[in-house]
Amino acid sequence: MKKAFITGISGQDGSYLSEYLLGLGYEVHGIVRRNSIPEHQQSRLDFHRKNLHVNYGDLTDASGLERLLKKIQPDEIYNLGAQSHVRISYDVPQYTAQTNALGVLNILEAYRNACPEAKFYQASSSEMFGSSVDPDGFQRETTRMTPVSPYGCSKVFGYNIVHNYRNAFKLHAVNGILFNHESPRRGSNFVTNKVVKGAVQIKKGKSKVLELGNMDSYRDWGHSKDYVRAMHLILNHHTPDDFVVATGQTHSVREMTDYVFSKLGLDYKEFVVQNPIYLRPEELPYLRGDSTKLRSTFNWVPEYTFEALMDEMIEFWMDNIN
Ligand code: G4F
Repeated sequence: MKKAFITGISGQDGSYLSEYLLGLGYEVHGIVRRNSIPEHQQSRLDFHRKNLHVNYGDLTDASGLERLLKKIQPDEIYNLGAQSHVRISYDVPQYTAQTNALGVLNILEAYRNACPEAKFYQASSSEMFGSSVDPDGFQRETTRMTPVSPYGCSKVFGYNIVHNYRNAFKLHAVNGILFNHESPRRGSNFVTNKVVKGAVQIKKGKSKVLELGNMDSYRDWGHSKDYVRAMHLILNHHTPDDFVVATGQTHSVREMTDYVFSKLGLDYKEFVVQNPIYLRPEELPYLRGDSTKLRSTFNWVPEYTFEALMDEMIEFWMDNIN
């Protein structure tokens, strides 16, 4: 039985990845941070618990990581833990860097010392591209990285230190460069789930208004379930390498909002207002990923369209808001 170790196991991607790996027959281990409301910590993991082992741990606690990896001796390590909210990275820039940048260094060191034969996956992000777009309107593995947020800058460090450790210490360490990916399990302070939840609350008469920030940025939105399949493929490629994971389609926040409200028979213009607290000091205006390398290497194709993704999220909130 193969063993996987996942940081960020209680997040959206960690929970889908755990389900996927358990389905493949893995023994799955992961860490969660201590929180004063433990009931909230593992709510995304309320599925099949056999072969799922959750410990307390933190990416900023290097010795704890090394102790766990020594004990578990995983075959595969997925570093999905992060301070993952871009706007909030402006509120807590040092914490973001400690977790997303030095945290990667901490877990790489633990991996190198405790189980260097394992394979290591780093959750890198399209936010690293920042304001760079290739002349054909896409971002890909070769696109220059010019990040525009503390979050993006911290992720560039993580991406680069993975390269460095791969080359310097001959480790099987890889980067998946994931564009935005969503699902009903997405935190409701990210824009897709915020819009869907808010629109359903309005539809059900529980709210009258939805406050958003910038509606004119574009994102390439896929489904987390499709993207965790890609993580497993990328990690298990014969040669450690980096791959973009994206749908190749882009929509503005306004188009996405219009789609959701229209599905519910509402006109978003009657309910959505802008609140400057949701604007970012520097915005990333446009993302559209070219995942040709991933598709041609592994025959990966996303199963969800943008519409199927949004429809699943709408259905979830319609069923769960009374
Ligand atoms: O949903 P978002 O907060 O996602 P963002 O900033 O693109 O980051 C996500 O995707 C990255 C991949 O590129 C990940 F690395 C990262 O961890 C995270 O998962 O915002 C999307 C867009 C932005 O342009 C934002 O300004 O929506 C805009 N927006 C407009 N109103 C809003 C809101 N975003 C949020 N969160 N809340 C709003 O009220």
